[in-house]
Amino acid sequence: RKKSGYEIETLTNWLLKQEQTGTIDAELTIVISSISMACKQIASLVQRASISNLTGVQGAVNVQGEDQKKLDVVSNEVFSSCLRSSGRTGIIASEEEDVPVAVEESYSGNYIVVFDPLDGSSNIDAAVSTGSIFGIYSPNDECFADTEDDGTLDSAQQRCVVNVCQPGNNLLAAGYCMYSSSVIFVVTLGKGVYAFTLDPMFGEFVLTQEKIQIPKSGKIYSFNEGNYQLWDDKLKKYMDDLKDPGPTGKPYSARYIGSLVGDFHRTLLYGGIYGYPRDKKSKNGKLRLLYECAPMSFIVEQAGGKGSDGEKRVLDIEPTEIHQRVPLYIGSTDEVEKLEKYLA
Ligand code: P6P
Repeated sequence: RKKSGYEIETLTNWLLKQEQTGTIDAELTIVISSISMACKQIASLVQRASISNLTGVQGAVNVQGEDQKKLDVVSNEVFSSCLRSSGRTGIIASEEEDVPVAVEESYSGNYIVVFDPLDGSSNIDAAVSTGSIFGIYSPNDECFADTEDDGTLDSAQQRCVVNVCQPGNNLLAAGYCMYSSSVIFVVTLGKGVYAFTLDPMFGEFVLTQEKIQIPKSGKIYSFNEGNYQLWDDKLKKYMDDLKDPGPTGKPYSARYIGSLVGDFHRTLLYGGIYGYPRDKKSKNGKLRLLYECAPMSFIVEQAGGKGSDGEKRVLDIEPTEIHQRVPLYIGSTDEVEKLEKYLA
């Protein structure tokens, strides 16, 4: 059939194609579609934050001990309600929730979705890029989130935590939505990485990049060097050597916006390395394994790169608790391997 020339591929018809080819089933198609719907809503909220008085703090502290921004709370509610109304989500685990929540409205699919609804939200008030990150695990037997009177987790809730605490190797799908000069939805179903750009003209994510491959190397490093004095000596040596102009006369370039999704997306497209090391004040680093490091590591490996905790693959790490933190070094294979050699 001759193409009309006006045929654009939206996320919706791309997902339907993946279903037709058996890459994913109808239930998972619906879950990812509901996530993209949440991201569109959050994009709109973020872009109008100052107009609708949604900047600033909520006045509460989350389980991470961080001041919740108003948009952290709203984004979490948007994500949770889109997943609930999908009817295919069994359990949700959010950076903004103390414990995983079993979804009563689930009637099929029962997928487990882990997410950070608005990562980098401290950047919102200055309109610097932020993002949502998600990972989807295979369904598990129903478990109903409940707690004993004294607030401790009952056995059903413990089962929820066990169901959610799976290694990144089990991920069926992972992705993020970056809220920046463009709103870009990036997803992998285990067969390559695809990027979709939100076309505000008709409110749909349009396919803009297929089978993204991260450059094998790249002379851009993305670390918060403010922590340099808190790092161990091997890491300091690595960082010092990046600054050595060497025979080319050109040292590495530093790029760091303090928002994992923005720093990661640039690394994915341009190459280089993003790192959030352990340090004297945070012995396991700052980033959370379940809904930040594992989904990003799945994506980067699908693009031919590496995600490491400095010694081993992030995807091999078996989580023991929902909000577990791990050091993260992620990006071009040559750059991550170089870092690992320094830390060995
Ligand atoms: P720091 C945002 O709070 C975040 O979780 C990531 O998005 C970001 O890369 C990192 O923390 C920034 O942390 O300590 O450099 O401000």
